[in-house]
Amino acid sequence: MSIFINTMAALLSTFMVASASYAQIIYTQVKVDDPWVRATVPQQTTTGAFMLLTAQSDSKLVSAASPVAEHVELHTMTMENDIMKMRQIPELALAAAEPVALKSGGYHIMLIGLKKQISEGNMIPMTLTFEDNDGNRTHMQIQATARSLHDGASNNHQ
Ligand SMILES: [Cu+2]
Repeated sequence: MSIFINTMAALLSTFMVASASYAQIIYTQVKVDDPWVRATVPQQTTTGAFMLLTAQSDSKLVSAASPVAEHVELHTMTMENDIMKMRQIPELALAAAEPVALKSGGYHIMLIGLKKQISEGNMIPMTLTFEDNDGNRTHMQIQATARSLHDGASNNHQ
């Protein structure tokens, strides 16, 4: 009986260690909903990627990358004198449990120097890098679906 109890205690402590490290992984996790990329016409060299990000704890999106683009930037769009202008931002803050929408006319991920045309239905691999308040970085692989040029409001980056 005591051997059984010891085994149970050992199993239990193993389980607790395991769940503690699992909790740490969860701690830095960000939920990514509905990632998509706007399809392009031939010769188009840039496009936007959009999604809904919900962080488990206060963190930020610090960078993104994709094999389909030479480089990738985080952008925001603002209205200046009735003209939508976009500019690069160094990072995008994600408050715990508050969904942040990357969407047409707002925050977005900009794919620059496209290596080929992106057609509707293509799956575009992307890596998102998040950083939590302690400076821990997490890389997340996602697949964004390419949707029609006409999905949502116009978002011209030329
Ligand atoms: Cu942009």
